[in-house]
Amino acid sequence: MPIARFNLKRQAAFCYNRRMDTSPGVSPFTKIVVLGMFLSAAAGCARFPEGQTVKVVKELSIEIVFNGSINDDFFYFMPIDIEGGGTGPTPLFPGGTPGQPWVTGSATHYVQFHQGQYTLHRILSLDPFQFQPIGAPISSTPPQDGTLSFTIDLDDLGITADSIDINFIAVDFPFEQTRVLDALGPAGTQILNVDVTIDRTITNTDLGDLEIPDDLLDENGNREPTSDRTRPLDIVDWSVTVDI
Ligand SMILES: [Ca+2]
Ligand SMILES: [Ca+2]
Repeated sequence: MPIARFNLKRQAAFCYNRRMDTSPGVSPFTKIVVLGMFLSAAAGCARFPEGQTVKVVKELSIEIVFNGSINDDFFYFMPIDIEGGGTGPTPLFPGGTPGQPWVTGSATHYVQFHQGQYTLHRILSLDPFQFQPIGAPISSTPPQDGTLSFTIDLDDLGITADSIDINFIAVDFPFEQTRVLDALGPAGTQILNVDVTIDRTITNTDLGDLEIPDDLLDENGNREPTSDRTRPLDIVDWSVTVDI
């Protein structure tokens, strides 16, 4: 049977709040919570008119704008935790320790853009860092004017929870002792908690310009002045759209 897509549109409500994590040794941590009023009812396959079998696609579309043209040699990660509401993905600051990966906290999957390709990965272990390629976004756009844009099917991640946690981490050398990176918020530790049971678009502006220009960080989490080389790592705008 041919595969087609359809979307179930719902009305949605939206709010967010923030909480501070005061754990010792952890940078101030803010979580953005996106809440909805209506639960999803559809998943898997359903019967379409004339008995046609159709695949229900739960789309998560992300657009990220950087402060310079994308550098194919850098690494652009969009880590996701499919069990939203936990620690969420945050950048790892190796502090001079060699061989450390680029993400810590909690993360189960990530989309990567590198050398002109978007790929989708499952994280098998954060420590030691082990991952497995599982495919690619269902659609994507080549970088244009410093913008990355792609759509994934949430069902490809095996999502069962009502929300997911997301961060964006752009880093020049993700496994080197020294590195320059940017992630959401001034310390890279602000995480989007996105309700995946409702249709909604969330933008940087909606959240009070959560991400700003010229807030690059080094391997110790200290502010790194923006240069022409590192400008393509500096996140300046983003949007996340859930379409189920
Ligand atoms: Ca930032
Ligand atoms: Ca930035």
